[in-house]
Amino acid sequence: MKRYPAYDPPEYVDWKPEPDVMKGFAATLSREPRRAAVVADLSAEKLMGLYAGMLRFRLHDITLKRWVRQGVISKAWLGTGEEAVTVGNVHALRAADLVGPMIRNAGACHEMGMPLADMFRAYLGTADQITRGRDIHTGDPRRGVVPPISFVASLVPVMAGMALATRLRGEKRVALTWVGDGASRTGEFHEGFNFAAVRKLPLIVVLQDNGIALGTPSHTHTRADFTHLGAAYGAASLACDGNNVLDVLAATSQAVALCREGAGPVLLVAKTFRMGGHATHDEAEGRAIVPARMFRIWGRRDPIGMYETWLEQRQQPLLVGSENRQVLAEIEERVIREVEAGAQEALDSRRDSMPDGRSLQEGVFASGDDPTEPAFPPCPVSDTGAAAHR
Ligand SMILES: Cc1ncc(C[n+]2csc(CCOP(=O)(O)OP(=O)(O)O)c2C)c(N)n1
Ligand SMILES: [Mg+2]
Repeated sequence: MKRYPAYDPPEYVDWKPEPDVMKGFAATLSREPRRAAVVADLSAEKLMGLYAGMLRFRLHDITLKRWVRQGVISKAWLGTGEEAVTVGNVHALRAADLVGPMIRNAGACHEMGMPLADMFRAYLGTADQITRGRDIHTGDPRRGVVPPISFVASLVPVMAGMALATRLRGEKRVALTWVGDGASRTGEFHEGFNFAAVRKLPLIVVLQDNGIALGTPSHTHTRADFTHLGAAYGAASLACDGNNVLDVLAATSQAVALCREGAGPVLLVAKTFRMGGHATHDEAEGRAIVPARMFRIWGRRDPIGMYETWLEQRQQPLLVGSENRQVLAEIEERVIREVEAGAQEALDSRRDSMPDGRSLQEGVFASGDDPTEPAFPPCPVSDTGAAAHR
């Protein structure tokens, strides 16, 4: 794949597959017979879809990073280096299943079928997308994507509720959401996951352990071994290599099977690494907090580079009569064009469809009928005086 020196983490700029890294990648895939069988059964189409999905996610992030540099937006939250988690999870689901991504799982939106243009529009705050310019946290319930809730882990009880609702309707759908290592230390995670466990709901919570929560390294916020955390709730626990998209997909397929047969919920731990800052504004701090050695180690394990190499080295052709390398290059060209077109569409909306300020009070609970009226009465006393009841 092409690399982008101005935007890629430095470890990725001259990325080359290293034999020991690729040996580890292959060893993971043969470790568990059931997962190996899932991987062996994947069609060429599915394998190519995973590659396109991870590229789409990386290029979505690179576009946002470029916009930050150009002053189009002020900051962006990226999933760089963590693409395999989200993409491997979503590709194990059926179209009718439900996801609740956090902002680091933006790739879940496009892999569930949301147009990239709408994802970019949310960042630009345009009126012609689902949040109508009010929030960068975007989704599309018609496509099974519940938009992120900014408060980390709040989606766990929400998605447990969605899983319960689908069961009450007699549907066989699975709900999947993500928590970071930090988010897994909150009350909402505990309450939501415990509820799901007690009700045996078809819910998968992916614990995306990238070793850090904002500027707090995980060893300073937990002593738990996440791998067995599900057992504390009487639920199934699975773990996978979060930088190996095939292992993530195979483990998620196992989790989905458990949920569909009524043995949910499942806590799926995916170990990965944040290849930058919490967002674009604190990359330097992100690198100052985490030892440089960790960036070197994880930098060798670029999830897209490793998967691309695995596909190139694979004996079976992806398309009869073509070299795998050539097929992948064509997929990349197609995804580049797709992302560029989506970004341009969103910029056109920014020119033509910014929200009218008066729309702020439409469609919210606390507004009056007249959008020019304030949503709540003005302050009855001078704003420097004491409140009326004191
Ligand atoms: C309940 C709550 N507390 C604090 C924050 C501020 N905040 C946003 S992201 C974040 C760190 C999350 O870390 P983690 O869950 O590990 O996810 P990661 O960012 O590493 O993907 C914090 C503390 C928040 N959004 N919600
Ligand atoms: Mg984290």
